[in-house]
Amino acid sequence: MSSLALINQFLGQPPNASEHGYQIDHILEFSHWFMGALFVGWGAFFTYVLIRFRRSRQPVANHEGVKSGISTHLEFAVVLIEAVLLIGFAIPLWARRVNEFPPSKDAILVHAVGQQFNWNFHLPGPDGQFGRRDADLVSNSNPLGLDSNDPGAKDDIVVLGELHVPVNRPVIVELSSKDVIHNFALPNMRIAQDAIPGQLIPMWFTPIKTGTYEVICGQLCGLGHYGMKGTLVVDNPQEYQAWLKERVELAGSQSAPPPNARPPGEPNSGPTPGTVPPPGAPKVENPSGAPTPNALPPQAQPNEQPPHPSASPQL
Ligand SMILES: [Cu+2]
Repeated sequence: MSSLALINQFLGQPPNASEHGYQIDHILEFSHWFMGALFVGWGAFFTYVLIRFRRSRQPVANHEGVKSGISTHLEFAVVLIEAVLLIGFAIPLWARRVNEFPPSKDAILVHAVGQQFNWNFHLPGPDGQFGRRDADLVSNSNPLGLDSNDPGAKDDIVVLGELHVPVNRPVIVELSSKDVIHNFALPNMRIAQDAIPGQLIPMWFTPIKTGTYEVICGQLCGLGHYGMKGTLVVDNPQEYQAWLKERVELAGSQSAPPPNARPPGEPNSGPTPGTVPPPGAPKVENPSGAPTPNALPPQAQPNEQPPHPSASPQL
């Protein structure tokens, strides 16, 4: 990293971990230095004017004003540089992000669904098919309304808060929301996209560094917005396969209720949705051994009406 790039770090930009991120960083870097130069330039000019035209030296107003054309040239130069930044760099980069999606056969395809105040992830499972989701089927035990009568839904994986992806493979995330507008923001991947109810909006990125990163909500979406965090874990391919296998097995084992199902009316003893610890925080094992909210099978939901015939046992 050149010393010029330290300005991003100084301003709190987390380290980049995506393939295209360096291009964003270059634009940010340049914009920050350019704005810094403008700030110093205009600040110096303002100070000069305050002193040069102070009342004791200039008791009578000069109504002719500035005759030199320097300020016009300076203004023009600033506009030109900003136009080059916008038309030459920012718009083409944005166009590539929205027009040049990787072929879906090479990419990991995931659905992310925002809700107040957490992120649900829906993966297609070994068959590669996303099961049908229906808003009418949404319940505490079936947060995405997965239709268990749909053959495509049998092996689907639904996880709350933590998404795993393999390194060096493009990831396409299709975003939607169950309630209000959220924003799926991955600061380390230099990408963010609004999640809007009733729409399926795709975005993509290619992680190039393994590690644990933050997923945050980038839109003020309600009182609990500050806690709407998730985790993106970039694994090496073996770790990713192991995680997938574990999730598939977990989905299969969920047809039997766990021995410690919560009694009716009891608050959730698992982690509060959306309060995933920040990256690097020490891992706290679930002390009570109670299932996490997403791992709860439908039968374990105490305060529900008789289970919907299609409530998915293989979430
Ligand atoms: Cu939100």
